[in-house]
Amino acid sequence: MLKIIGVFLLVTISFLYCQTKINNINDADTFGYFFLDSDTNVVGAPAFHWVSIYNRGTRISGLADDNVKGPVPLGFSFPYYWENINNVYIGSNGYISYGDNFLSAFPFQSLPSVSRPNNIIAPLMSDLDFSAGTPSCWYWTNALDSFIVEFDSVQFWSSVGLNSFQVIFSKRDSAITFQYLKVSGAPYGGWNALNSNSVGIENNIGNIGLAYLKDGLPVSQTLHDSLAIRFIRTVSSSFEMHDAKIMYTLNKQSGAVFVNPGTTMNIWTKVRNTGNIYEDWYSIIASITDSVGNPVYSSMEDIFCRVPGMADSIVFDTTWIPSTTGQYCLETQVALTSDMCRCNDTMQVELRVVNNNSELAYDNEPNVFFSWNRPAGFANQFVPPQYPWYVRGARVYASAPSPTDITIKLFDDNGPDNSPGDILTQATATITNPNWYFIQFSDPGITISDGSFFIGVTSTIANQLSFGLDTIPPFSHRLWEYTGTWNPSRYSLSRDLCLRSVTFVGIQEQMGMNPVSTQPIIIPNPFNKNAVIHFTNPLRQNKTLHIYNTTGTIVRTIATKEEFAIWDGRNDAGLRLSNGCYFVYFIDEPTKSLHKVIIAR
Ligand SMILES: [Ca+2]
Ligand SMILES: [Ca+2]
Ligand SMILES: [Ca+2]
Ligand SMILES: [Ca+2]
Repeated sequence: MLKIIGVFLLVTISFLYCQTKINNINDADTFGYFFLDSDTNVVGAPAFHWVSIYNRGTRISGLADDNVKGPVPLGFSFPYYWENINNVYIGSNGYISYGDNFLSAFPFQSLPSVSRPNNIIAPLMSDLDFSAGTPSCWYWTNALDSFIVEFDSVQFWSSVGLNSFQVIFSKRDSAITFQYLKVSGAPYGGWNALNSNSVGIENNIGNIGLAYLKDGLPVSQTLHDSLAIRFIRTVSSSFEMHDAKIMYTLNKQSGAVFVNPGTTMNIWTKVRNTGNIYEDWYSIIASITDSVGNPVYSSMEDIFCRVPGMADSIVFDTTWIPSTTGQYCLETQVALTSDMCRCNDTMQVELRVVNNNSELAYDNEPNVFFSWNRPAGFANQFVPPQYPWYVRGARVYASAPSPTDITIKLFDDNGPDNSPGDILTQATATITNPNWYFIQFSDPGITISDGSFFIGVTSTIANQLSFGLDTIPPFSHRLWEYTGTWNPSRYSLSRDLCLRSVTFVGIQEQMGMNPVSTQPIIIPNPFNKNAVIHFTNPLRQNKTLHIYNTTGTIVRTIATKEEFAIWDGRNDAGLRLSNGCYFVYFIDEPTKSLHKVIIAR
């Protein structure tokens, strides 16, 4: 839960919506889905018939107030709109989704909505709370044609009452059925509170779907005990959807990247044909602008991502070598002429060109203040431009109505799903008037040698601490929130937190962060099958490379006497490693530098 307090100094949030047809309830959507419920006598209407999988299915662990777990396997492929799905994520707020684990939390979107997440199937998408009472969530499959997810005895946040409901996938008729064994209590603020609940389905783009209930309306469709709702799939042979989208750019989060001046950056993006039409080739455009919008880079490639459902990575031929520190924005764009949903055509990535002794920041001063109406907090994730990286303190923009002590924590990224894990160090500060507060960590020796780190602040008193946020793009997509567990924030697509990592000026020499003498060139990067790692070795000496994963484990060792090494993306046991970021490390290199390499198949 949340609410915003404080003064909006400047709000420039804008939303782009696709051309969306929202159907009247009970009408079929433009694809051909319609619903019937057990309160009607229409032929084909479902009868309530609870299929308990409590203690029979597999329990989903780790669900909390506002988070997402999974994906869990269906055990078969199931037709949903024009795609086949074979796994789903489980949102603790009463929904499941396919292919998109972005958190859905208050305020809850309408169905359909192009807002992420997409592909939502929502029996009761509302502020439910798995941290209260003794709720559980289960899934079960016969590995043939039936799959069930059951939410059992879940409370609404800050409310009494227990809710037990389930989603049933039946491949025999491609129908999805919601069933409600028990509905009690109410969303925070009541069933009619704005954006407090959504029941329905939407497709992979979020531009087609059906709402059964939104904010408790219509009253005639109020959820009640022993209700069943069936979403029935009809297929029209004339239905056409042309859509290409940018899935992500530079990394899976399209997260902000810090880079040193003079570094060669490979620009890449992943594209998917999300429509149902075999397309002709189309172009992908990449452009980088500086902080005042002047273009500093542009490149274009043709792509052959033509088959519906196909995804492809594109590395642009032209690299970018930034020369001047500052904020930049990389935008990648698909240019499919027939595209029917422009909202997913572009992706922006925040680039920050910094020297090695600089602050790491995603904001340009706050223009909005935000506080949680429960003990909760925020963190920023940082991937430094070089290793080792020294963290000496943090700066945070905050305020409090009366002097309030806060604890700022520096976390390793070794928690579940690479969330904030071990606390590396922490320090306290007293917050009063709206201002920047500098907090120096008492342990001066914190060194980040690989991967990422988090700096987080949580408030133990509801409504007490106000955080400064920046709502002017580009956004880092590196914002996390704490609501009992750490999760990528619901706001990460539209806000940046005014919380910066500080490395003191003047200790550059002792850090040994001079550029390496044998800066390798890795081509292609990201790579699919083989990466060729070029480096200088004129005397043909024995060189040993270690490949690390992001948790700091050596996954591959390569020895060579040449000026190159070839890595096939496999570990020392010959097994293919998963997609993601790895680091090349030359053990014979006196400056001991790590170099990023990405597997993107
Ligand atoms: Ca959506
Ligand atoms: Ca919740
Ligand atoms: Ca599109
Ligand atoms: Ca930003």
